Amino acid sequence: MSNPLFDALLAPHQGKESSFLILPDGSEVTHSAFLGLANQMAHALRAADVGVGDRVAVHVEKTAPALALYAACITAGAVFLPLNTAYTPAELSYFITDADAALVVCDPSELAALTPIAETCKAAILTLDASGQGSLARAAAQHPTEFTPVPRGQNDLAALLYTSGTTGRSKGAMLTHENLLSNARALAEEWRFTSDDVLLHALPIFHSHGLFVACNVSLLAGNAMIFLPKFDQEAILQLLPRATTMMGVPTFYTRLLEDARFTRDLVAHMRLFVSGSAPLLAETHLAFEGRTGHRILERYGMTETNMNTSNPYTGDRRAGTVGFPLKGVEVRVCDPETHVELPTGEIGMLHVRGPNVFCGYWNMPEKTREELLEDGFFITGDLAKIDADGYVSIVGRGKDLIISGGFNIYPKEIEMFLDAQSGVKESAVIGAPHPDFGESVVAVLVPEAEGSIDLDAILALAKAELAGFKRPRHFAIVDALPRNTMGKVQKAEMRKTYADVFQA
Ligand code: MLC
Ligand code: AMP
Repeated sequence: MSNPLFDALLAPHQGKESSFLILPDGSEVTHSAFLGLANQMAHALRAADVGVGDRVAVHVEKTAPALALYAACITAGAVFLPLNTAYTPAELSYFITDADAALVVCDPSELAALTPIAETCKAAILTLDASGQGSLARAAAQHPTEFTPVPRGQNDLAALLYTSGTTGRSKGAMLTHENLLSNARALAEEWRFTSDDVLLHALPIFHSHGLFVACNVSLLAGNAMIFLPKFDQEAILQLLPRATTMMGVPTFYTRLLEDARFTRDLVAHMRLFVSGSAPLLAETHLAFEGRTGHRILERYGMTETNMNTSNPYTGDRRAGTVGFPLKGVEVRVCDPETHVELPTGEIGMLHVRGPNVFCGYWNMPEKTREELLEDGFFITGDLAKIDADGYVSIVGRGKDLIISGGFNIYPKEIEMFLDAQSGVKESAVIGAPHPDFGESVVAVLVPEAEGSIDLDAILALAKAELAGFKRPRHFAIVDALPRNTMGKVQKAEMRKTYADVFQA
């Protein structure tokens, strides 16, 4: 038996001495050295009693060893569970215990806070810091650079990625070898990745965009990546001349456009710019083309499905659309209530089916049944239309979700936090247009009849408990929330009321 992801993404790097990771300090990691490091880490996982199918929860900065840890999980047959570096211990506690992790890998500075959480599920705990050092790195260094990959099947789990739930509880999307590999193949082919490419990688590697879209495609194609720890405008402007391709969320492109040094000459040699994770405004697409002569290629995906659609590599990349279904992927637009397919051009709920679609939510069979239909189609929660030429456009969301700089924020989670604060009778959280993040969080609070609201105290507690990107950036205190006759909060109306709060 083989190990599909190892065979396609990792085995080909054996003995390849060209650069795989180009790091900001000027150092480079070859393909073969990366594979050797991943193999050493696979031994370290085994030594830490991580068995086949066990979850490895990873809360570390983006480094070459952090990516090697992902590769090690594939090789050792473990399930990689990456966690947003912005999460607080209070947030991490849920993911680690819900996934019943066998190993937690964290920054040394978090060891004290996370050890008791790891103990609740009898997980081992190892460290990896922002320079790639720590107890995991030390343990790995003791082991040989060869490891016999653990056999795995197409339907075996490779990763567990949590996506927040509209009801507040995060859901772990179970992704198989086939889900990840089929998508990497479809994307590498559609976007013409070859070993000659150099991808400028400034995305985080704890979400599907930076990890699966960017890294899996690169591992499959065998190209190099300029591997930046995070989005850094100066470094990007300096390193673009060495790259052939770049992937980003829309904020990357709006920030670059604001910089006069981002010129047509600087990127004349580039082959491809890809955008996704949030809507790219048509005006950004057009401004980018006006400045650089490049048409950004916009694609659409989500954690549960990997990538679903892409504008064409050759052919018309249409602003405001997310292009066509990828090879092997089917999409349909349906009535949100009856699931009956709607005629071409009508707006409805987008459903997706294909080898890219996850196999269910971890320990949540009912949620899985609600969203993954018997005929194999997954209900994305996105409202879309498909035009007569087959281009898909995402026109809105059926789910109550804010996307800020490419990070998802579920209002329900913030509302639950706010409702629990003293002096707050109730709250409603919405997204409002934001010039940098696309959308940002507005919290509308109703005080208790007798009480008063201490915003400073709420913000201080939010800082301790909620990841920074989730924190409201605008607060309003009102006597009552707008409701319809059924008593439902009118969020559409609120979005109009607060539409301008972040506009300069
Ligand atoms: C950081 N901050 C944010 C934020 N990112 N606030 C709102 N929205 C965001 N996205 C806040 C921090 O909490 C901090 O606040 C302050 O900004 C500075 O932090 P920073 O880390 O220096 O921020 P910055 O470098 O400016 O980060 C912005 C960003 C980053 C856009 C570069 O958020 C980013 O890399 N986003 C990419 C997200 C992504 O990869 N999404 C893919 C999901 S997968 P304070 O108050 O502490 O100062 C998916 C599927 C698909 O959706 O289709 O791809
Ligand atoms: P996540 O749950 O983090 O995987 O986020 C997935 C969501 O991001 C999708 O359901 C969409 O709402 C949104 N999304 C991703 N790509 C695009 C895009 N190109 N245009 C509009 N929305 C997008």
